[in-house]
Amino acid sequence: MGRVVDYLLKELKSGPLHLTLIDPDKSPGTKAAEIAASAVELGSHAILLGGSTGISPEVMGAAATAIKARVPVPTIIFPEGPRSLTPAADAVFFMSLLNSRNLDLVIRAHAKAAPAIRKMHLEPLALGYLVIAPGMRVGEVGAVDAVERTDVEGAEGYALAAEFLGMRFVYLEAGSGAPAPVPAPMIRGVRSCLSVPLIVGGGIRSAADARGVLDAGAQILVTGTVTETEGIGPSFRGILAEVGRDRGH
Ligand code: 1GP
Repeated sequence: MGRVVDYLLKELKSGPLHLTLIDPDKSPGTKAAEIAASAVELGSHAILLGGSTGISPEVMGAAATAIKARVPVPTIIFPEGPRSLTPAADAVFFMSLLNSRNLDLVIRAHAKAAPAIRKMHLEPLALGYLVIAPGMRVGEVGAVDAVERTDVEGAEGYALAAEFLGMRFVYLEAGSGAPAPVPAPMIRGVRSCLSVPLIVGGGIRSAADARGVLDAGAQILVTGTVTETEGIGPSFRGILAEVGRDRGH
C-alpha cells in the first residue's frame, strides 16, 4: 500500500470520506473484519481501530491482520495511548489532544511512542484532535477543557494553530456516543478558516446527522457507536448513502 495520507487526500478530491471506527475489544479479530468488509462494501474509505480503554497490542494486531486480509482500504490505529500500537496496521493517527490539561496527551506520550512507530514502519498521520462538549469518555480520561458548543472562535483558534504547527488533519470530536454531533455553526466556522481536511466525529448516528455535518463542511466523517449498537443496519447505510451522494454516486 502507498502512503495513507496520499490515498486520503486523493480520495478527498472526489468528495467527503467516511471512516468506520471499530473497537477490537468489543469486536475482536474476524468479527472486526466482518464489520470492516460490510462497511467498505457500502463505501467506507478506511477502518479506524480504537477505543477509550487500553487495547493490548495483541488484540489490536489480531484485528488489524484480520481486517487487512479482507479489505483493500487502509487500517489506521486511533490510539488512546502508546501501548496499543501494532505493526499490523498501515498507519496511526499521530494526534495531539489539543485541549488537554495532561501534557502526556499533548506531546509527551508522542515523544515516547515516536521511535517505536518508526521501527514498526507505521505511517504517522499528524492530527490536531480537539474535544468539543460534551466530550463523553474521552473528555474525562483526556483531562480536557472541552470547547463549549457555542464557542466557534475558540474552536477556530485551536484548529488554525494545529494547521500552523504543520498538522495534516484537524479532528473535531464531540465524544463517542455523544447525544448530538459537533454543532453545524462550529463545523462551518472551522472549515472556512482551515486548508487541511476537517474530520468530524462523535454522535453521528443517522442519515440526518450525516447530512447536517456534511452540509456544514465536514470532509471526513467518523462513526463508531452506530455499528456497535445496530451492526451494519439502516442507520449506517443511511450515513454512507449521504456521503456517497456528495461523491456523485
Ligand atoms: C469517537 O468520533 C468517534 O471517537 C465516533 O463517535 O461512537 O459517537 O460514532 P461515535
